[in-house]
Amino acid sequence: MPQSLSIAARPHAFTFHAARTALVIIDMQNDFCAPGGFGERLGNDIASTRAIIPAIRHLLQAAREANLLVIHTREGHMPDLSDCPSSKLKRSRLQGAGIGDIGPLGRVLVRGEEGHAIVGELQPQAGEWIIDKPGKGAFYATDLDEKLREKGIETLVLTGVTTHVCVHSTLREANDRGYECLVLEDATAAFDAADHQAAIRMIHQQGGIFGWVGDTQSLIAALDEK
Ligand code: TIU
Repeated sequence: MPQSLSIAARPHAFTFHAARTALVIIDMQNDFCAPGGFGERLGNDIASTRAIIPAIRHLLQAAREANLLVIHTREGHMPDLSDCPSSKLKRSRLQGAGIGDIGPLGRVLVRGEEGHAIVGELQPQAGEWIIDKPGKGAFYATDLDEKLREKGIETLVLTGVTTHVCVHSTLREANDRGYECLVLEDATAAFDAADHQAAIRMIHQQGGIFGWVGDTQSLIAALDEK
């Protein structure tokens, strides 16, 4: 049996096997973390999404040293927008952040554009997975579930942005597929602190209805001891 690790978390201790665990970094891309990206064009202040970059960077380093599988996701659409539902397109345009429109970071939320790229501090390394997703959840219209099962991954550590949108969608999809999930409170962010806090509470209430909430320092300490 692989060594089991345990950290303090809410609603109770979180136990996992490193060999069956993946660190998932959700949508830490310019469109959500850089000036002129989709997030800012939607009317948000990006200070909170930028603020978690150092914590994720620190955790990423620890995960690499502990040989954890690392997965980066990016939200974005094909250049012809054929994978963008008209409902999503319409709402983005009404909000002044039309998907596919030209902005300071290239076409908004389109694959291959500057806005779609992962922030410089968290660049993926060879061997890490990059999951390009058209939806908010990382399981929708991707091969993520199949790849995780092939690799024997049972537990996901979720980080990234935004807590109440793409992190929660991925968390909920993962729950229904049987994965255990730990969400790191200081490595996730919403543009609005109230949204972040509400999203975090929804995870650990009712005895951990969606899983566990922890912090990066505790996880890094556990990985360092491995
Ligand atoms: N708008 C918002 O809060 N989030 C998104 O549109 N996508 C992600 O969360 N990645």
